[in-house]
Amino acid sequence: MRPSTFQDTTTQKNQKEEMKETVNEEEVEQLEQSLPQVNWMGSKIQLIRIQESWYSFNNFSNIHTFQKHFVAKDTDLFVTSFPKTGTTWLKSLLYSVVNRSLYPPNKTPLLSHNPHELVYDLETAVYGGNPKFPRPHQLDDLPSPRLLHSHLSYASLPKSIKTSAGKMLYICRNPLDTLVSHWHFYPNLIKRITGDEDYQPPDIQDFFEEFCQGTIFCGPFFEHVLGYWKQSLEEPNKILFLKYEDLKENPSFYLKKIAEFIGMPFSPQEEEEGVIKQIIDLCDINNLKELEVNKSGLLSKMVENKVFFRDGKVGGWSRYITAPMVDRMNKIMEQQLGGTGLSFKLQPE
Ligand code: PAP
Repeated sequence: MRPSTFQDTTTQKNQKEEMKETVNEEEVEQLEQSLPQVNWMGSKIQLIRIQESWYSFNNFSNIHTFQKHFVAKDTDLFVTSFPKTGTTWLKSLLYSVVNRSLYPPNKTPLLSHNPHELVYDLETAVYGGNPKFPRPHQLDDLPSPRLLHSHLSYASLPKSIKTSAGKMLYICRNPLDTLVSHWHFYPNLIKRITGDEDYQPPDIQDFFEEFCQGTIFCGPFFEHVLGYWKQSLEEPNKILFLKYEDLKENPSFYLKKIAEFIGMPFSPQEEEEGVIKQIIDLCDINNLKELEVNKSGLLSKMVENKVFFRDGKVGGWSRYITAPMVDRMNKIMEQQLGGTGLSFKLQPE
């Protein structure tokens, strides 16, 4: 039976020793020095450019190890996403679909665990050595299907994920809601990582510029989205490309699509019994954010569970973004997405 969450028994000291075995520190240091870097949201932390995307310097060695050593299984299910586009939501939906026969809605581990504790982030949590998560060598022992996540761009993913038969679900969101969500989330994290109480995050106008330049965590946004979009067109059975806005508009249609895509379609009996609605209601932001675990728990020393559930609206950007910024974003979208078949509507709330 799938365990409700990962139970760790090793000490932190042992964990560090285990990580050292897989990381060639000299190689990592040399690479670090050779790659371009920029300041992350005006902080002391650097973003480092790997395969055309900007990642946090603090994660560099984890990403490198993940890319080099991760071995995918054909039964794996991966949630992939640009940060702040609906990852937490998709994790909770996928977890519920996969485990629906194990747990009735009033017994699901989602009631006592943040979704990020149930679908493991690979480059930060697993390869970052967070003690709440399995370490790399323990991934092999997880029950099948393993539910895993990455924020890396398609180009940065380990080859093994691309060549295995493991399926990927990618979620994206319109750029303005994504950028506003980033702007709210990352300054707190940066403050906690650096301990710099005097840190002044950029205002929304300056952050908008950084977003457009692409020099943000996991940026550039459009490259990330297009990487998965193009691949999903080539391999529609391997990558299911989802939009946050579509899920909001028609959650039951997309939940059924997810279940079919991963080979676990809802039976007519389940549909009749209202299983789809139960999952949608369980994973509704207003339900998840009121659970004790998400009101008070910590995902790591750096992140509180509650910060993953802020507003959860489509078009909430209209409270922060000015008309000239909208015009500029529309022009950028024309340039970046024209002819690709992908588009985002920028409709105010
Ligand atoms: P992550 O990349 O750090 O994991 P992610 O979950 O992708 O974050 O994005 C967080 C956004 O999803 C937040 O959006 P907001 O800042 O515009 O409010 C968050 O509120 C929203 N979100 C979280 N859970 C849900 C949910 N169950 N349904 C809809 N939106 C959600």
